Amino acid sequence: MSKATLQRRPLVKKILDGADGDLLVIAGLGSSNWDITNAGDRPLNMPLWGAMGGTVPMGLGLALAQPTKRVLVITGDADLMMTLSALATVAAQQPDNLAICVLDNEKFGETGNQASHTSPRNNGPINSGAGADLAMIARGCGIADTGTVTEQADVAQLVNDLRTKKGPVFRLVKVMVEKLEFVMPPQDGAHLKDRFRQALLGQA
Ligand SMILES: Cc1ncc(C[n+]2csc(CCOP(=O)(O)OP(=O)(O)O)c2C)c(N)n1
Repeated sequence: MSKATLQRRPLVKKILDGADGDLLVIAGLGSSNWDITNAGDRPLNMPLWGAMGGTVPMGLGLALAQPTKRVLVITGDADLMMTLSALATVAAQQPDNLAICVLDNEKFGETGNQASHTSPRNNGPINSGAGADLAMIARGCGIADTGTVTEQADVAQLVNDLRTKKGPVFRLVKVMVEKLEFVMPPQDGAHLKDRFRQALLGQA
């Protein structure tokens, strides 16, 4: 049984508090999509609606293309698990403006809370995880600044690190499983892309 006690919604609200035109946010499909929208929908939020595994590659590309902006990826453990290799590319590129925050509920939350790979191994054939430690994996890929947050007392430092610390920064945050209301961003991907580009680059 997970010992996670952190609640994702107030946490994400704190992370995004006062977000301005210098903060570009990419969120994974699933719960982190609703979390960033709950904190306040904004054109410089890019919530992915279906591209599972796309957040870190997209955040890396954006960070390299926009070196004067802070890029923050907020996503779930299963989204990251789809493209773990991207962490090694982040380490190879060393973007100093990229922060990655993984909200690890140890579940495929969006599809019904099946145990994900980060769930403890219970040796049963059904609904067993692997006990995968994504912070350790990020470190093993070559990202030096990694950490795991489980306590409320560490949240202020977490927010500071994600918003301002020299990247690449990787933080794994253990969050509890909760039944939360959907707070939906716009659902049209082309619209989301266009408004993001416009807010970032102005009218072409
Ligand atoms: C390629 C692909 N496989 C499976 C899905 C179905 N799917 C949607 S959300 C999700 C789980 C997401 O889990 P996680 O990233 O950990 O986010 P959580 O909602 O648990 O925070 C899955 C399996 C999908 N959208 N795309």
